[in-house]
Amino acid sequence: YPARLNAATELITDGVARFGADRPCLRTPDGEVWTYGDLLHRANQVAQVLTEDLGVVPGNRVLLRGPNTPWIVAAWLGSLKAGAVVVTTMHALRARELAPVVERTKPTVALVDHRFAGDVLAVADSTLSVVSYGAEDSGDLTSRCATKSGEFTDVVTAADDVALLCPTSGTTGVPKITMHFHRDILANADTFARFMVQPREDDVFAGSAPFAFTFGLGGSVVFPLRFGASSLLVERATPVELVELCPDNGVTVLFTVPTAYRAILREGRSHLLAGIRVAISAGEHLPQSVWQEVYEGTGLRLIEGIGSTELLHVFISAAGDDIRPGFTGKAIPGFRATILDENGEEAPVGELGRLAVIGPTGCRYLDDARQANYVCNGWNVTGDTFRMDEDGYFHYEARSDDMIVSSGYNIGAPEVEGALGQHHDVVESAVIGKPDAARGTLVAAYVVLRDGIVGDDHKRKELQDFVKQTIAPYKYPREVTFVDSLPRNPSGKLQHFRLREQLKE
Ligand code: 3SK
Repeated sequence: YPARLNAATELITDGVARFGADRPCLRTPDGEVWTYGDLLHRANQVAQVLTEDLGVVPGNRVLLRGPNTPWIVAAWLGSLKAGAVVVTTMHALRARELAPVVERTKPTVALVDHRFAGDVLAVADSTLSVVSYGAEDSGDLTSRCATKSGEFTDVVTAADDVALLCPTSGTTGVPKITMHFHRDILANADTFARFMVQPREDDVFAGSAPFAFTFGLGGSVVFPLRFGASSLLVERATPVELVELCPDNGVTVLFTVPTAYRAILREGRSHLLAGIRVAISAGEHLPQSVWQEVYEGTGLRLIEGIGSTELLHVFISAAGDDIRPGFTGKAIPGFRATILDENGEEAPVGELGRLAVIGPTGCRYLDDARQANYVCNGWNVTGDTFRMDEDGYFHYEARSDDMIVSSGYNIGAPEVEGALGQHHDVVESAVIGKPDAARGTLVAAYVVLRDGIVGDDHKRKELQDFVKQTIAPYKYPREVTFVDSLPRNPSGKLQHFRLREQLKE
């Protein structure tokens, strides 16, 4: 990339020049359509409001909060155009979770969907101007924009200027704030999207991930805009609601989590995937059984990917004939990946160890001592245990925290969860290691059953026998607890640590 680069200039100012102002860009399930020209106009107006009315200067931080709507996209692009650094926040967060983010990122302006303004107002002090959008009252961003010309000259930022601050609670609950440059935003589109998704100008993207989870930012905004495609912005939807939107809106690229694909099949809605050209599964490990079920039910070969907020998006994946079911894939063009042993050395082929990655995006935490643990010798060291085969394909074993060593056996919690998930009465499960005098650790499963199925001793024994027949018998869960739901973070990831914490209580 050139040394001076503004991601918003590339995505929308140049996007209009490349693809034309009249091309559809953003759609909503209510039938609202913004063209590339509309989005440029509104993003410019937002940039004018920020700089002319709210005194934003390059480097100031602008916090965004709201579900996936055209206005949040305009607010995001407008902030980048003004040279501001965007702080993305999940709209599901409550005031007490937002407070440390505001405290650490020190935004001067918050642009907030009016339905989610309360929690921001509750934590704002006099240094933070909170401006809502969507309510159409006089101080509202929408009405302020209506007074602006829509002419704006983008700030010419450096490619290495910070553009995004993305908080991540990961699966461990202690938030870290990742920093990303303008060039990073384009790099994921120019690697994962370009080589795996291979977008076409007539594609319509849709997904379930919120904009504040970088999986959603890529799939719903950056990738479609980079390639002249359009995006159906879905505020909130169950997997079945999401897939029901696809045929009428002409969706061709779907990106969501493995459990959503499974739910779509189990609820008998696979026919609604008929128009999908590319289906992406990420955000969580995709069990091989789900890949197979989707393939047999629809003919779609799911593209699995592993990414992280630290690297902004997906860095290991495979598409088309390169897909090997059961493997996540290979390092995508532009990235390198390896397995590190416990001494931080590259492990031999086939050995278990921590997945480590180097690429055009990379982890920089805002003022956080955990940076030293995450980046070692230039490698971004993930929290996942993988093994790599001789062809460079990576096989997921577990989150490093989810590798259970029981009576000397290595047992990956996801493998046991995958086996339980194949039982017709199981909706979902989470497996953890529980301290045990005899075995050191024993395999304990928390299981959500289908409505109407009773979780009693008989069902427990049935599930244990089922796992013994599905995978090596020593991996079966010696303890099975039936629960109504499992703990998840706002991006939908299972929080095994919460179950482990319960054991200590
Ligand atoms: O795999 C993930 O969890 C992820 C995280 C951030 C961005 C994209 C992805 C797929």
